[in-house]
Amino acid sequence: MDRAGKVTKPYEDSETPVFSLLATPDGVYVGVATEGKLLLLRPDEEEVTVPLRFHALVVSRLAADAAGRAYALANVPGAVLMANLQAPRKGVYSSPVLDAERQAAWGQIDWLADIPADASLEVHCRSGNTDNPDDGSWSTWSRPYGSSDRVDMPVARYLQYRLKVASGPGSGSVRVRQVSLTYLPLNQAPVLEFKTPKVGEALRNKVQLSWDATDPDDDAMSTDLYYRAQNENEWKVLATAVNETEHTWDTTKLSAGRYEVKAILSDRRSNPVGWLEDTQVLRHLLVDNEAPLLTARRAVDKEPLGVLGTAVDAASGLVSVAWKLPDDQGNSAIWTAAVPEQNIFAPAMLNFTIPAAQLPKDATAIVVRAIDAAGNYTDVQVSLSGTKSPASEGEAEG
Ligand SMILES: [Ca+2]
Ligand SMILES: [Ca+2]
Repeated sequence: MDRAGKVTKPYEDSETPVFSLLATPDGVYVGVATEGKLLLLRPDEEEVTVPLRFHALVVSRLAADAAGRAYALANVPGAVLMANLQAPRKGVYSSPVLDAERQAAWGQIDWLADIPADASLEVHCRSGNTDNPDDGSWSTWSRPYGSSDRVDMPVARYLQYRLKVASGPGSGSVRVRQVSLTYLPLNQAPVLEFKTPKVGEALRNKVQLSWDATDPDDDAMSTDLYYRAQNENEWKVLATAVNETEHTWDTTKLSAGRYEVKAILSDRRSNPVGWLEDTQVLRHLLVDNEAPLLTARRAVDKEPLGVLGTAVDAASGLVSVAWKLPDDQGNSAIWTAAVPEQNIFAPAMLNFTIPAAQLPKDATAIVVRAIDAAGNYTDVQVSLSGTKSPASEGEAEG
């Protein structure tokens, strides 16, 4: 109550009874039950401070001596304790673990504090990459920092600060009103890994490019794609800002040969400043949209009679020559391998025979197919009736 009779309520706690009061020049000390709390109320301040704490005790009496020092009496079964309220006071406050959500360079620490004469405040920091600062992996506590000091902590995701306060006899309490820290989250580079096609693969038509894109920060990413013939210096743009992890590469207009595809994965969608990239080049891609050249004829001058032929594919090479009966002569789905003269994978030229013993006796024609490594093929129909059948033009599939 002030001199004008106005009543204010500086403290209220409906669950904790007040056991004792003591008015001093410092303020009014309040002894409460159940937690052994001792509060100090100052008329000009809203905060309730706790200069001393007796755990599990009841502060039942408060008294001041002739020198103006205040004493607290606390009861426990079979014991009486007494404390000098004006003894030097120390305290430590540890902040919650602060989470920058990713690796961060910690910058500057600032605080606002009331530090009476004869009192002190020390601020320390420590950093680590787990959310438990006591698991042994964190840095040790730093040197004491001043306000606006640069925090020279190791780069880390988490940080904790600690306030050590001390006040001398008779001095007021240290009050820390605000602590702020600046930090710069560190960007980490994304990683690209091609899935398809494989290095050295022979390709035709529309090629599915696909890749895995990962970012340690879970950033949004996009990919720029380029290609060039292996003997060229300049990259050509295939596609830019692809947000998916696949893209169709139309090779149909490219001349046959070896190509390279370059992918540049960037996390700039999430990091307009300081984005990072990963560049990967897929080499030795063999583009071939040309069907093999194929000639085949009935061997009239050899016994036993069969079929002879030659297949040529300079770009990706031949992987198979086979024959079957034409569609109108049954068994149309079954292909039988011709006998190659040499047994080399994907040669540019292949001579082959189809022995007469393999041919059905009543067959009047067969279809011969040559397939290259990219999957292009050419069909030629060979007549087995009559004495001679010139090679017919092939049907190319591209
Ligand atoms: Ca990133
Ligand atoms: Ca070819």
